[in-house]
Amino acid sequence: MAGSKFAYVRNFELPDPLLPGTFMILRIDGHAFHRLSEEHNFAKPNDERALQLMDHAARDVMTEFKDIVLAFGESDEYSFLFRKSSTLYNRREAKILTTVTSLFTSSYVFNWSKYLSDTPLKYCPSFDGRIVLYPSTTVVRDYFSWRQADTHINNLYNTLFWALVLKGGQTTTQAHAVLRGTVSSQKHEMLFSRFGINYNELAARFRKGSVLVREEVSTETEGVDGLEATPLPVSEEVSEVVSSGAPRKASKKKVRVRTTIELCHCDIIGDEFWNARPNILAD
Ligand SMILES: Nc1nc2c(ncn2[C@@H]2O[C@H](COP(=O)(O)OP(=O)(O)OP(=O)(O)O)[C@@H](O)[C@H]2O)c(=O)[nH]1
Ligand SMILES: [Mg+2]
Repeated sequence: MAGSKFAYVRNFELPDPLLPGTFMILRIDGHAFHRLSEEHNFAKPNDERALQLMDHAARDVMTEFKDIVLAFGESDEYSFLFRKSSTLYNRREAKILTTVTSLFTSSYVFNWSKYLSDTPLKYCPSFDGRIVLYPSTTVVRDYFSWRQADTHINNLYNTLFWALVLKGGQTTTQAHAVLRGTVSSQKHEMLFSRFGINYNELAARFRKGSVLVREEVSTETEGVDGLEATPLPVSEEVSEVVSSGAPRKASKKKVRVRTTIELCHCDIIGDEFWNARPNILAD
């Protein structure tokens, strides 16, 4: 069917495919969250409620987009890794980027009051987003190591900075001056000797950031012929249900394999995390 005489303008819309067979990492970052955190009195250096809200929004994104195999969050940012062979929206960059970023943003706003119930949202927060393609598993691992190392560096700095200001009575200018040029071991030492804070005992959430990963959980349930096994909680995705065990007449064992999205605050720089989850970097 012929279009109107105006239809030619479509030709200006150019395709924007992302290279196939590469790892996509989409990172969102809060726009001007320095101001947002001040205006809404976020706790310093870390506001656990605000971080939990970020985790909630990231989980909503992962629930919607099954091709995301891993997410890592710290401060006002979250990175999402898509499986290498993803064909989501035919790998159209703008479609993927805008849909994920807007879902994250709307979830952040939608769920704000669940986490910051005594702090009404004063204005509309927004997030920027980018997609970067990585050619190999080595670079993907280095990417996540980079973000987690950044979490540690920032948290150590901010923990000492705010201890100097809030407990040590220094101005922010003085605190920055004290910290200038210090190395990690000196910061640890200052935190302990001046404020009695053992950095390694701070919450893992603050030191390691948030890791969201899909895990498969198998559960065996006894069923009686003719009766269904007890249903699983509806909040979980049920990916597979198989029967197993000896073919007895009265009772049948069913193994249900569910995929859940697990939150942890674990190390993702070493090999252990990745070796235990080879599916993350598989095709
Ligand atoms: N007090 C407090 N501030 C936080 C927390 N998480 C994030 N922030 C603030 O958010 C900022 C995030 O850093 P950036 O993303 O570099 O800064 P930004 O103001 O968002 O700037 P753009 O991303 O460039 O728009 C931090 O510097 C803090 O000011 C928190 O848990 N507590
Ligand atoms: Mg930001």
